Amino acid sequence: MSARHRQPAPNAQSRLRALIIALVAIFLITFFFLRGSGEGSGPEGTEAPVAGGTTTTLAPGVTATTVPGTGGTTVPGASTTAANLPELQELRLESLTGDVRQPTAITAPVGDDRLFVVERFGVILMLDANRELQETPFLDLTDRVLAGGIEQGMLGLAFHPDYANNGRFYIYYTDQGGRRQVSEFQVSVSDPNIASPDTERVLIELEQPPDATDIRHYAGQLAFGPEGYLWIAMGDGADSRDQGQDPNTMFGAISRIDVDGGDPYGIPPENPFVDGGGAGEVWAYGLRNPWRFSIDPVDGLIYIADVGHADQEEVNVLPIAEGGFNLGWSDVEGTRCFHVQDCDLANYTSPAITYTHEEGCSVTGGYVYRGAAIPELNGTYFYSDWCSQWIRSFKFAGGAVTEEQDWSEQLGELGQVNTFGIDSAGELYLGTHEGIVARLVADR
Ligand SMILES: [Ca+2]
Repeated sequence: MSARHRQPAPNAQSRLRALIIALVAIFLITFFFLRGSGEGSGPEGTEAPVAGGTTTTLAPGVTATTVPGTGGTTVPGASTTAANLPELQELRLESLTGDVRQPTAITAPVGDDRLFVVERFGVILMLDANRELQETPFLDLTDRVLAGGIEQGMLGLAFHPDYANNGRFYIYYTDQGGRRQVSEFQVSVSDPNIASPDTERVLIELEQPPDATDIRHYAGQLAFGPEGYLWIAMGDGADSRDQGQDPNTMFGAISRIDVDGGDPYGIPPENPFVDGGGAGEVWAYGLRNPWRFSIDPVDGLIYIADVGHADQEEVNVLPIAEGGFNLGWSDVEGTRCFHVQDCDLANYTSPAITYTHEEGCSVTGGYVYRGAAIPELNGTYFYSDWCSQWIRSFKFAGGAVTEEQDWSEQLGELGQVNTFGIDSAGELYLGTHEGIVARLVADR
């Protein structure tokens, strides 16, 4: 029994020894395994565990509490405000391409991350979601477009609000006979990056006004309003004294049609002259060459830039829920009587803002910024002068211009701004006569 008594002691000691050896072995194996694994990750970083069982490599000297990549990013779905972005340092124009021949329009369909750019000579180019210019044009209409002088050509493009489902879009161009055309086209059924000229359906075809003496003042902007109607800008045809003040013609006017409500189109029942007093299409008249208008759907305002003749450039800001405005030309230029001496300015709708030819020569209207990248600019309207090349902005609040600003010092000069544009996210672009398409970006 003594043996039985003695036996347990060595057994317990050997079990303890074995347990210690096993623990040491496990520790050593684990130590060397982890050390080898650490060397395998390379000298640039160490493995740091993160939630979810995955690891991320940190730069040397960076602690796990400051994981790179999270600073300044906005959480998808969260509302973007200036408060959750680093402080805005400076605005900058980021050039995307210099290879566009005289861009006249920049736009995108609703919810579509591509960007479409119109060349005056009759080609629609496309930039992909990464804003890289694609080699194959979306549409080539050069054999139908006459781009004489510097004002004829393909001048407007607007995608139907339901483009994602119906593939319809609208173009304003001067045809080989110098006529103004507003036509509907359709995207290819099989390729979303191509449209065929064969799909053209002409909505409007107008000869130049009989008293026009020059191939100028076509204007040509197209845009859909938030109410779903197509808005059309037409200039007066140059040296045409009668077109601007005549509400019975679409020349020298902003018009509005319903592309879904008739053949070839319908007259919106809300239009101001639907019961007489002017052409059913006309929404506002008294314009010379409304070179670029835009509609801000948030405030329900249309911004119409009108190029002056002798001394004054102007931007008009008007509520789209109203209509029938007489914007003055050619009785009035800007804020002064022009063809009618001692005119009563109270008979005309005054521009929101004017500048004289000491500061420029030809206004290029732009857009109200509503994008997410630069929330500090929310509600700011940008415009330019084709000759002086500056870029300015203002806000329109309570029926008045506020917060006027000149951005020339920050943005520099890329060239003569033919047109501004926005993408489906509301980010702002511009295109220069020299061929650059650039995006407004913020340095933070
Ligand atoms: Ca005017």
